This record gives sequence, structure tokens and C-alpha cells, in this order.
Amino acid sequence: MKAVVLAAGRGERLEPITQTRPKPLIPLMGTTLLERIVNILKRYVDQVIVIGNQELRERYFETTVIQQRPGALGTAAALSSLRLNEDSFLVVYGDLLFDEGAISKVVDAPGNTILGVKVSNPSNYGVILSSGNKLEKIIEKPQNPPSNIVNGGIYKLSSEVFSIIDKLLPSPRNELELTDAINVLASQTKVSVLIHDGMWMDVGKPWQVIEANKTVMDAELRTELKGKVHEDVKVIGKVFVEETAEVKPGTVIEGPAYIGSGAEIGPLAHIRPYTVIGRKSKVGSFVEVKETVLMEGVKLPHLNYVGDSVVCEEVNLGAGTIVANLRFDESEVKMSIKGTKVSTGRRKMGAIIGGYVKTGINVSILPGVKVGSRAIIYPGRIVNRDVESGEVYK
Ligand code: TTP
Repeated sequence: MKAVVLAAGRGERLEPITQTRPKPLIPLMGTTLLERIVNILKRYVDQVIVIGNQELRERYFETTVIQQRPGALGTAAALSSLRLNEDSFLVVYGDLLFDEGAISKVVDAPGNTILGVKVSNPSNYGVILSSGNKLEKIIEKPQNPPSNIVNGGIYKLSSEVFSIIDKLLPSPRNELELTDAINVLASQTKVSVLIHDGMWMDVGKPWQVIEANKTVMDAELRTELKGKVHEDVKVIGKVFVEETAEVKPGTVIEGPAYIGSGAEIGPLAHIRPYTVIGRKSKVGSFVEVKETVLMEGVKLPHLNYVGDSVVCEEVNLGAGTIVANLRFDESEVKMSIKGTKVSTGRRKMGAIIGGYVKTGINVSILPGVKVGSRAIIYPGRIVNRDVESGEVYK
């Protein structure tokens, strides 16, 4: 059997993270969302084909990446970038975090199948309407959802779906939607709904990068100190330190925490629970990091606090740069997504800092702020609004 991973989306909602990396290359401890999906799929299928954009083709070599056919957008357009003449194949969205059980169930299912997952906020998803285990319809983002079972973005399909896609009309957002094709398929033949109650989440909004890493840490992290950890370091709870990482004296690491290869921590740093420190990042003296994903080559050299944040690759925070993560009124932090303020569902929420950003000394960044990639923030500034990519914030 073959599997197709749809990974050519623009990931606009994930900006500024996706200003400098394709969405499927979101880090997940030492790996990425896409790597994890491909590794799981390889245990069940003979071939994994990824549909990606040009940038993904240039940056990801682990398996075949086919470019999405130019012109049309949408999940159905992505799938129809290739033709498979198979009785059945798997289709998986490339922005999902799930465990192996999600795939093993669908692989073994007879006939056309869609994975259903239970969520607490179904009106944000494609809600599944079924009779028994037979799919009636996927209803996109309904105000009054008929159930809390939603489309899990994992399907087993047969090649008849391609002729349905050929006849599809664009949706109101001008995309060719795979869910529209599945609805046509369900009106012609039986599409089974299989419920998965294990790990599943989609990573579509910036703070979900923190939550995806947290989920994987809770489920899979184990203690292993492969790198050089000085004897005067206090390690509490589950902590994974990769080879060639170094943790210097006086540092306290409270797990769960993951320290990537070549990272340099301390002396006298405080790493708090649910922190991921990417490859070759540096966290220096008197720096506290909590529930934060630092990507590759990030530098927090001295006197920084970063909590509940995502800091993208090669960011350099000046001494004394602080990211606040709690409002005075302690209400949920909102963040602007494609121009609309959206609740993050988090009372503790810091900032999303895009790749290659530099801040001067004593910069303060307020909760829910997004700093665009390659922005420069002048010393002593208080950043209380989103900053554009490349902006010089004086
Ligand atoms: P979406 O999350 O609907 O779209 P997106 O990834 O472009 O993100 P955003 O809305 O923030 O811009 O996509 C679901 C999956 O389908 C995701 O894994 C990417 C993939 N996809 C494609 O491969 N090609 C496409 O043209 C689109 C729209 C999505």
C-alpha cells in the first residue's frame, strides 16, 4: 500500500513561524511533524509520497516529495497532483500530531474509511455526521455541531476519488477541498468512520506548537543524559540531553525538558518544565525558560526570561530581554491570526518570535505579541503590538 502526505499548505495562520520554514517542518523535540508522520507511515506502507511546495522539496529529502500542481489550491488539488491506480491508499494531512494507533486502525479497515476524533471544540473542525459507522457528511465548521467527532485528516481511499476531484468546484474560500470529494464519495458508496481515541491534534496556530511538543513530551519523553552534564547540575524529572549538548555548572533543569544536540546551557541557567531547546541553541547565565520551544541556533545569552513562547531559528535576544506571559487581569491571552484576534485558550501565553529576529538590551515583549521574522527591536523598547517581518522597531 502507498501513503500520500498532503504537506503543501501555506500555513498562513502559523505566521511568523512559517515565514522561514514550511509548516510540516515544525519542530517536535528533536524531529519535525513531517518526519514523525513519515516514520509512522513507513511501518505500515511500502511507499510514502509527500506533496509539498518548492521550499519543502529543497529542505526535506527523507522520502519522495512531489510538488503540488501549480494553479489550484486546496487539499483535493494537492492529492490530484498525482494519480494512483491502487485499490486503496492512505491520505494523511501533514500538519497533524498522532500516535501509531491512528494509522494502524485505518490500514486494516475494509474499504473507504475516514478517521474520526473526539474534540472539545468541534465547531472549529469538519464535523462528522454518520449513521452507525457510515459517513453521511462532513460539515465544515458548523455553529451547532451535531456531534463532537471531527475529521481526523487520515483516510483510506480508492482511486475513484480522482475522478470525483476532477469534477469538483472550488469552495467559498476558492480551494478544491478533499472533504467535498469525500462527501460525494459518501453519497455514492460506503465510507466508514473509524474513531481514534489516542493522541491526535492539528498544529494550525502558533501556540499549538507549544502544545504539540508538550503532548509528545508527556507521552514519549524518557530521561537520558547523552551529552556532557556537569556534576553540579540539578536534573529533576524527565530530561533528555542529546549528544554533543553541554549543560554547565549551577544549572537547574526541571523536566519534562528536551535539550538538542550541540546546545549550550548555563552556567546558572534555569530550564523549567515543557521546554524544548533546539540544536545549537545557547541559554546562558541567569536565564529562565519555561514551557517554550526554542528552535535551532537561538541565543538567550544572559539575563533573559522567556515563558510560554515559540522562538524560531537563529533569534538573538539582547541581555535583559524579557517576554511577559501573564496579563495583569489574568484573562486569556489573545493573538491576532490573519487580522482577527483569536483566544489562545491560555492564560499564560508569551510571544511568537519569528526566525532571525534580534532584540537590543532590556527589551520587553508583552503577552500574545508576534514578532515577524528578521525584525530588529531597538534597546529598551516595550513591544505591545505585532511587529512586521523585517520591521525595525525603534
Ligand atoms: P490547511 O490547514 O487547511 O491549510 P494550510 O496548511 O495552507 O494552512 P493555513 O490555512 O494556515 O494557510 O491544510 C490542511 C493540510 O493540507 C495541511 O497539511 C497542508 C495540506 N495542504 C496542501 O497540501 N495543499 C494545499 O493547497 C492546502 C490548502 C493544504
